[in-house]
Amino acid sequence: MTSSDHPTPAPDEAVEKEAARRSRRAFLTAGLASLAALGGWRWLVTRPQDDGTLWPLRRVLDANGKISKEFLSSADLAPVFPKGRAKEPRINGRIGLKSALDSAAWQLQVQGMGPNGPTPIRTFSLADIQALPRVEMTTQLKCIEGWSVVVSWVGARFSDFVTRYQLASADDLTPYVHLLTPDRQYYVGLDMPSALHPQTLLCYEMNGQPLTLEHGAPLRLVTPLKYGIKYIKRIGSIAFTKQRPSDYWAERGYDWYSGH
Ligand SMILES: Nc1nc2c(c(=O)[nH]1)N[C@H]1C(S)=C(S)[C@@H](COP(=O)(O)O)O[C@H]1N2
Ligand SMILES: [Mo]
Repeated sequence: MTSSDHPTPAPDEAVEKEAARRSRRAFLTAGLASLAALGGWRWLVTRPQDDGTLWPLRRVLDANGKISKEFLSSADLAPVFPKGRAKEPRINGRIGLKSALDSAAWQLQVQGMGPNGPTPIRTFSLADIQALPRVEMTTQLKCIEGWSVVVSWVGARFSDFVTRYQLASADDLTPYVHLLTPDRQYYVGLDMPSALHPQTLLCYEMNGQPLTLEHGAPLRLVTPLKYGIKYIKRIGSIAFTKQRPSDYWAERGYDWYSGH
């Protein structure tokens, strides 16, 4: 289209058009995301992987990729930063970290969900997590108290953990995940689409070093579309559930989803 058959809109009109376009795209993006969520979580675990990303998620990402060609900020991915921007976060929140940790004895206990309900508890070592594809990600940690800091993380995608170890049934709908510290004093609930988001990681390194005890060794969650309250440190157990699980800060008045 040339400017001769279509006059250049006045600035206000241009802004409005852009806003309308953005909301259509946001709608499309949200639509794809909820399709992936509703149509399919049971379907995710049965599909082959392509590029290390589950292909139904891949399709959503590809769609977002196309959108991003014209419109850079994708609603579905948290912004990433150069590694050099990473800073040391303060130590914030020690609930569930008060007892001594015997690193050698630590195991992750996982209750999967099968077609006939919860499956027997399985245990995983840190090596089992580290055997999954290693993902590096530099993102902003935002605390609900009003501060934020760019941090560089290394870990495994939660989605790789679920699929590689077949933790939820292909025949059953498993809408939630519950993560708890070994002493069960701190606990976080996640909806499955958030848990399977490609930037939701089970992390074992922070800013180029193994996680320290204060920052959640041996394993913590990082999920940069949500506030820090969801980044549970020192994970002891994980359960896949049909009912919305309890969440420490949601019980104290914060939003259960805590996205930002
Ligand atoms: N086990 C546990 N994990 C936790 C918390 C906590 O009190 N206990 N606090 C959360 C909050 S509110 C934030 S902002 C981040 C801070 O992570 P950091 O201490 O590594 O900076 O950890 C989260 N994970
Ligand atoms: Mo926080």
